[in-house]
Parts: sequence; structure tokens; C-alpha cells
Amino acid sequence: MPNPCPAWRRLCLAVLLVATLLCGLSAANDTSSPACRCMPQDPCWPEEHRWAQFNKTVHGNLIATIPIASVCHIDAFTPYNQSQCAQLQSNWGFPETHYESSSSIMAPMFTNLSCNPFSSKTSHCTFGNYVQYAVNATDAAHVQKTIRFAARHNIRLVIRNTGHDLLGKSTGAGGLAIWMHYMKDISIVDYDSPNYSGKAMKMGAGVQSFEASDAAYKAGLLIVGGNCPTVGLAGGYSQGGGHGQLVSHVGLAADQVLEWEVVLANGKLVTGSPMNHPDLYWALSGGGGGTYGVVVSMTSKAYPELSTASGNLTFSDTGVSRETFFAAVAMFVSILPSIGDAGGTSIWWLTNTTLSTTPTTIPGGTATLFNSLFRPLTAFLEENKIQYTYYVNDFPTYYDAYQTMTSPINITDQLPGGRLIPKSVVEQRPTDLNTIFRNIVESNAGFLISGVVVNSSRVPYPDNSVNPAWRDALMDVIIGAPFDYTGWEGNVARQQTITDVLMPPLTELTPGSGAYLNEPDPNQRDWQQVFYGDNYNSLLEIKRKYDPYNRFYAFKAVGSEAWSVAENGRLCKSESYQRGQISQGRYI
Ligand SMILES: Cc1cc2nc3c(=O)[nH]c(=O)nc-3n(C[C@H](O)[C@H](O)[C@H](O)COP(=O)(O)OP(=O)(O)OC[C@H]3O[C@@H](n4cnc5c(N)ncnc54)[C@H](O)[C@@H]3O)c2cc1C
Ligand SMILES: *[C@@H]1O[C@H](CO)[C@@H](O)[C@H](O)[C@H]1NC(C)=O
Ligand SMILES: *[C@@H]1O[C@H](CO)[C@@H](O)[C@H](O)[C@H]1NC(C)=O
Ligand SMILES: *[C@@H]1O[C@H](CO)[C@@H](O)[C@H](O)[C@H]1NC(C)=O
Ligand SMILES: *[C@@H]1O[C@H](CO)[C@@H](O)[C@H](O)[C@H]1NC(C)=O
Ligand SMILES: *[C@@H]1O[C@H](CO)[C@@H](O)[C@H](O)[C@H]1NC(C)=O
Ligand SMILES: *[C@@H]1O[C@H](CO)[C@@H](O)[C@H](O)[C@H]1NC(C)=O
Ligand SMILES: *[C@@H]1O[C@H](CO)[C@@H](O)[C@H](O)[C@H]1NC(C)=O
Ligand SMILES: *[C@@H]1O[C@H](CO)[C@@H](O)[C@H](O)[C@H]1NC(C)=O
Ligand SMILES: *[C@@H]1O[C@H](CO)[C@@H](O)[C@H](O)[C@H]1NC(C)=O
Ligand SMILES: CC(=O)N[C@H]1CO[C@H](CO)[C@@H](O)[C@@H]1O
Repeated sequence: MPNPCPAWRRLCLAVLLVATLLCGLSAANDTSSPACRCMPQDPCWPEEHRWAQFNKTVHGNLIATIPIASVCHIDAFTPYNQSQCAQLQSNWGFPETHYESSSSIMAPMFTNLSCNPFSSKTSHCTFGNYVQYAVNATDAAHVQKTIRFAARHNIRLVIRNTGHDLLGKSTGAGGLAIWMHYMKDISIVDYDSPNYSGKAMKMGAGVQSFEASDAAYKAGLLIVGGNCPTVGLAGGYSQGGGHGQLVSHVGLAADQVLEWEVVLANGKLVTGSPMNHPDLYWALSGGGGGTYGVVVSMTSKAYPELSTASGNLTFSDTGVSRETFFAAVAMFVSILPSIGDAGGTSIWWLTNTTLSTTPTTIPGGTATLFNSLFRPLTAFLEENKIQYTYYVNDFPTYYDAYQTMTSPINITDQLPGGRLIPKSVVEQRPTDLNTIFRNIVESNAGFLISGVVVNSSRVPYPDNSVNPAWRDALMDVIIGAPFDYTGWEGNVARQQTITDVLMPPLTELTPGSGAYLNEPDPNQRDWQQVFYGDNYNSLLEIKRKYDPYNRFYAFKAVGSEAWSVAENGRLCKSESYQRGQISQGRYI
């Protein structure tokens, strides 16, 4: 491990010591307003017997973290085991490797590679950014007790569901996690309220997209879920907006929510709906996970099943000039508005040699309609003798289409950047847009773009806190750069390339738009405006009302500017806060 205190060693050690003392003392002297959250080596960190007592109050559900890659290291938490390590390495890309763990996360940059399954067995394996403990919560009382324990001992609290979050919001150094994964109840209900009467699904906080859609299908219904079948529906996915292949048909996942059951920072279990705590309901429906309270269940609209057209198309630059290949890419981009208008969605990716839509789906549509929307592209491919594969089918149900056409999705072990592209830009600035796309995929080896085409304003949507940029957007464009498990500096450099070189042209082409807070550049500047749009100030007010003591922190979540994370992972109130420069002064 690199020495954190190099040349100016003494000064550095002194600073560390003072910081530790300050934190320890202020915590001991004034537990209501310590400057930092306690870390395991601090005097303020609870002793073993306190953890044991706490464990009893949560019915033995307290789990001490053992980083899953410990089996790949000697002198780690568990004995080195070559066969277990080899197995872990070959399963690392599967989401279940991480969401079945109480501590692992999928965004590799946020693991700090502190227990890296691909490094030498003699390299270190430490907690790093992983939480110290997790409570395997199975009811609201576990959530309440965990919030209380973390508050009493000034411990960083983390809400963790599947660990998909691309900003590492479901982990944190020195953290105690409330792990929601096993809250799996599902029921189909006949919902009746002034705003909606009809079928709905009530689901526990741990229900994943595939579980909700299986249950809906058995009842002849549909529920909005991810392209990725394993995201947590009531967690960061719906709370952050939530896109998927039904969005142009019925709206974003956040638009479907009828009510949230939430444990607040003060321990109260409340319901947020248009009638009850409407501000909380508004904030949770799009304003980002891990911020306002701990959701224990979500009730969302369900719709009747319907026949669906779905297909895929792939072509590459084999045997054609670069210009011809990118002209075909431009032709593909030009048909996307008509797909969104027709209630369809398109998932696509582009490398420097290949474009593929896997899949494009039109719920309620037919293969005939699908073919007519793709005809300008297929005709162009034929004319220019570009080889392509094309498949389209009429499926009896959306469920069948999804099961057949969506291949299993791995963790995103790529460095991301993201931008919402307005429909008007696709229609009016196609040349500029396609030039930017080409520059991105040709900029560096292995850089790619993936696009999610949805029309989230095709049907009426409720007043919620989804970033307004979504409503004008035709697609969420995500840049992906290769992540290297063996070269940290290269990763930092590639992420910086995304931030400094590749994102600015996209941003300049789309003034006033934003980014999807669940799929952004982690370095995004002005993130309050870019992720939350003009809703930011209202969201911040609601955050302060429901979490006045700032129990819930997540990276680039609403209100997180009150905190900063030190190099060693310690979470401290930001200097501007400590100097009283953050307005309203409601944080304690
Ligand atoms: C491989 C992959 C595929 C993806 N596919 C899609 C997709 O198709 N569509 C899409 O819209 N997005 C997609 N995403 C992004 C996804 O929506 C986000 O990662 C989202 O944060 C996942 O939410 P989660 O609860 O499952 O994950 P977590 O990482 O467990 O949690 C995410 C955030 O929500 C908070 N949170 C979780 N549970 C709760 C709760 N009960 N109460 C309060 N806060 C909570 C956490 O604190 C954290 O801040 C994908 C991401 C990956 C890595
Ligand atoms: C909590 O208690 C259970 C049951 O006694 C035990 O299995 C588990 O190891 C304990 N957790 C910790 C962190 O000690
Ligand atoms: C390593 O793990 C395998 C599979 O779990 C097990 O069979 C084996 O006994 C372990 N080896 C050692 C040395 O512990
Ligand atoms: C997905 O992850 C698995 C397990 O790590 C890996 O074997 C496979 O190659 C990955 N697939 C893709 C398409 O990256
Ligand atoms: C991350 O890694 C760097 C370099 O090894 C180290 O200095 C730092 O303390 C680590 N941070 C955490 C939270 O583990
Ligand atoms: C978490 O709790 C669930 C439900 O009680 C149980 O099935 C599961 O094994 C527990 N997981 C861990 C890692 O303790
Ligand atoms: C959504 O579809 C409607 C037509 O149904 C169209 O008028 C509108 O421009 C589309 N919006 C976006 C953002 O694609
Ligand atoms: C397109 O879908 C068909 C049917 O599911 C499948 O057999 C084929 O492999 C897919 N093609 C691509 C390139 O994904
Ligand atoms: C495409 O990328 C690969 C590596 O990912 C590289 O070898 C190749 O030269 C690139 N081709 C072009 C035309 O840029
Ligand atoms: C609920 O219905 C009322 C009255 O029609 C309307 O004003 C309000 O916007 C609706 N709220 C939501 C979230 O749909
Ligand atoms: C109650 C308590 O822990 N008081 C401590 C407050 O800080 C001073 C040093 O500034 C200590 O000496 C006290 O023990």
C-alpha cells in the first residue's frame, strides 16, 4: 500500500494525529455536533460489547464485513484459497456475486481496489470503502434500531440494497449498512385513491426487477422495471427515475409510484403519497436514493399485459469505409425519434467498429410497424452493402419479448460519463451529434457509447422530482471506458479524459439538459443542476425537513455538499459547513 505520509512525513503524521484527536475529542465532548463520523480506530467507535448488544436488538442479524475477495489474499480476513479465488474471479462480472454479499459493490472505482480479486495474493486486503457492518434487515424495526444505533454512536450510515449504484452510494468507509435485500414481500393490490384506481403492486424494499416482473406476469400484469433485471426496484432505481423498455409506453419507474413506506431519520415509519407527506412523496419519486429516509416498501401502478414487437439489429464496418460506417450510424440515430414517438424504446451501443441495438422494443406494437420504422436504415445498409443481422418478432406478451430479447447483463466494470440528449438536438443537430459520437469511440481504444432511447413524456406523468431534463430527452447517452483492475492511475486518467475531453462537447451541444443521476460521470461539475435540474432547491428543503441531523449521506446526493470525504474515507462536515457558510444552518 502506498505510504499516505511520504516526504513531509512528520508534518503529515502530526496533521493526522490532530485530526484524530479533534474528531475523538469533539465526539466525546459533544456527541451532538462532532465534525466527523467515527471510524473504527477512533476512541468514539463502539466497543465490541456494544456491537454484541446491538446485534441482540436486531435478532442476531448484524454481519461483520469480510470483503468477498479476502479468499484471494494471504494475511486477510479469511485464509487464502486458490480455488475459491479462481471461482470468484470467474464470477466477478455477474451482479449476483455482489448483491448476495452484505458489503460488495459493483462500481469498481468506488472499491478503491482495497481488496482486489485480480491483484497478487500478497497485496493487501482491507476494508477500504466497504462498510464495517451491515444489518440484514427484514422489517421496519431493524431499520429503526440501526438508524438509532448509528446516530447514538455517530457512525456513518449507509443504505444498501443491491450495490448496483455507479456512484458507490451504497457503500462507505467506516459505515454501518442497513441492507434491504431480504425485504422481498410482493402483493398485487386493487388500489383506490383520488389519483389512481386500479391494479398495483406493493413490494418490499429488496424486490428486484426480475422478481417484480415475474410476479406481475403471473397476474397477467406489467410493471416498469430495468433493462437490467437485477436492479432494486424500490431502491435507487425508482427513487432515481428508473428507465426500462416500458418507459415510452407508460413513463419512468418513478412515475408509477403511488406510495412509499419510509422510516424517517427520527425513526418514525410514515407513508408518503399525494395525500400523506406529499413533499416526501414528491422527493422520493425521482430525487435520488439514500437521501430522505429508508424506504421499506413501494406501491406502484401495474398495467395489463400486451403483445409486443421486439427486435435487434447489428452492423459493423467490415468491408466498408469509416465514412460509410458512420453514415449508417447517423441513419440509425435519425430513426430514433420515430421509435420514441411510437411508444418504443431502443437500447443500443456503439464501438469504433460496431453498432448494435439489443433490443429495440415496441410494447403494443407489431413487427410490421417495427419493420417500417427500421426501413430507412435497412435500405441504407443494403444500398451500401454493409453486412448486418436483423431480427424482429411479434411476441404474445411483453414478458416474452423481454425474456427472449434481453441478454443477461453484467456489472458495469467501466468508467462512466452520461448525458441526457434532447429530442430537439437529435432532430436539429444530427451532424454535430454524430461527430461527437464518432470522436468518442475513436478517441481511445475500447471507449464506447451506450444509448437508452425512451420517451418519458409521451403519456401524462405525475408531478414528481424526476430531473425535468428527462422529459425533453430522447435518450440517455452513456460513455464507457475500460476499467483496469491492475492499473489504478490509468483508470484515473481515463475517467479524467471522460470528464475533461469527452463530456464537454456533449454538454455544449445540449445546453440546459442534464444527466441521469444513476448513470453519470462521477466527476460531474455543477452536479446539483445537472442531476436534479431546477428541483434542487426544493429537494434540499425537503431533505432538511425530514433529515435535519443529516443521518443519510450519499455521494452527490441532495444535501451532500455539507460533507466531504477524506482520502482515507473519513466522512466529515465540509469546511464551508463548519465555518457556517451553508445556509439555513439546520445541520447539527
Ligand atoms: C449493470 C447495471 C445495469 C443498470 N441498468 C439500469 C437500467 O436498466 N435502468 C436504470 O434506470 N438504471 C440502471 N442502472 C442504474 C441503477 O438504477 C442504479 O445503480 C440504482 O442506484 C440501483 O438501485 P439499487 O437500490 O438496486 O442499488 P444500491 O446500489 O443498493 O442503491 C442505490 C442507491 O439507493 C439507495 N437505496 C437503496 N435502497 C434504498 C431504500 N430502501 N431506501 C432509501 N434508499 C435506498 C442507496 O443508499 C444508494 O444511494 C444500472 C446499473 C448497473 C450497474
Ligand atoms: C450476531 O449474532 C448472530 C447470532 O448470534 C451471530 O451469528 C453473528 O455472528 C453475530 N454478528 C456479529 C457481528 O457478531
Ligand atoms: C478451498 O476451498 C475449496 C472449495 O470451497 C475447499 O474444498 C477446500 O478445502 C479449500 N482449501 C483449503 C486449503 O482450505
Ligand atoms: C460477464 O461476466 C462473466 C463473469 O465474470 C464473464 O465470464 C463474462 O465474460 C462477462 N460477459 C461479458 C459480455 O462481458
Ligand atoms: C484508497 O487507496 C489509497 C491508496 O492506496 C489510500 O491512500 C486510501 O487511504 C484509500 N482509501 C480508502 C477509503 O480505503
Ligand atoms: C439475511 O436474512 C435472510 C432472511 O432471514 C436469510 O435468508 C439470509 O441467509 C441472511 N443473510 C445473511 C448473509 O445473513
Ligand atoms: C414523445 O412522443 C410524442 C408523440 O407520441 C411526441 O410528440 C414527443 O415529441 C415525444 N417526446 C420525446 C422527448 O421523444
Ligand atoms: C437477436 O435476437 C435473436 C432472438 O432472440 C437472437 O437469436 C440473436 O442472437 C440476437 N442477435 C444479436 C446480435 O444479439
Ligand atoms: C478500434 O479500436 C481497437 C481497439 O479497441 C483498435 O485496435 C482499432 O485500431 C480501432 N479502429 C479504429 C478504426 O479506430
Ligand atoms: C393527484 O390528483 C390531484 C387532483 O387531480 C392533482 O392535482 C395532483 O397533481 C395529482 N398528483 C399526482 C402525484 O398524481
Ligand atoms: C466528557 C469528556 O470526554 N470530556 C473530555 C473533553 O475534552 C477534554 C480535552 O479537551 C478532555 O480532557 C475531557 O476528558
